[in-house]
Amino acid sequence: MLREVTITRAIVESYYRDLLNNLELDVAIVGAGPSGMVAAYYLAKGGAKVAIFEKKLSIGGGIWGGGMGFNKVVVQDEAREILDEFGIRYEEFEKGYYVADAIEVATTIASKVVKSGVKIFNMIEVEDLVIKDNRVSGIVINWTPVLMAGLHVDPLTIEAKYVIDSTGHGAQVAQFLVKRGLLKEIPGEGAMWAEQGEKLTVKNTREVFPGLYVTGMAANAIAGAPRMGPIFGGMFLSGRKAAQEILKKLKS
Ligand code: 48H
Ligand code: FE2
Repeated sequence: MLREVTITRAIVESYYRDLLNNLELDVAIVGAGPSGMVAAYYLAKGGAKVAIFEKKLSIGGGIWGGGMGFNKVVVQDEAREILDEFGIRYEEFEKGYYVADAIEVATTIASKVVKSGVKIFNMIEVEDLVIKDNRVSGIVINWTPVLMAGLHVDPLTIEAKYVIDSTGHGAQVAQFLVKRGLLKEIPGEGAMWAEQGEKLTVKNTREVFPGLYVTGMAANAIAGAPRMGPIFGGMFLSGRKAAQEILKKLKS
């Protein structure tokens, strides 16, 4: 006999165990787009305790739509090894241009991330930061529907040694620092220039404030660097670079 209340208890107990288990993290990643998920994968692989907080119901950020809804993503030579690392299939379109199915990219990365031990909390929005002694030391979270409805419900807090802003074009987490005068105004990304945009995404991946790293489009938005359109190698390489740098710092 199936009991509704047992189904309910299974969900509630299991979810709250996960939540309690992720209150204190090495790294809290905000945004489950390509750069955030790749960062999470390499961090977990390196032994860090990491969780991702995603405001939408679905993970994947901008991966699903490829270019203008043509659900294919292009990756260049420099990032091909990351497709291989995840076991994502691709075809060589022309020398140096690899094309993969966007749905395979999103689902395969997400699956690997979750199986590497990372909990992805979806439908949870990061609405602020914990800042102590001039260092980001956690995130402030709330249910997305609460924020969408404009309900006056106070948030909860997750403690983290490092936070990564992987929120894409809006650089939502860095904006919390701008609001407090702790970071200068964010210009947003520049006009399309794929070659430069891709290079600079990786270059701009860095610790922008003690305890806060930025990846992907957020990194370029902060630097005012060009957008690159539906090529994703820079996003993957950015996530991996942030993970490598943070792992080094966690060990020292
Ligand atoms: C929780 C949040 C919050 C919040 C946002 O946009 P994304 O896919 O981010 P990236 O940087 O990994 O990838 C960018 C890529 O998708 C892209 O847009 C490219 C390559 N554009 C080029 C161009 O020319 O336009 O994912 C960000 C994720 C999303 O899932 C958001 O819902 C989520 O972050 N998010 N989650 N709390 N406050 N804000
Ligand atoms: Fe975009």
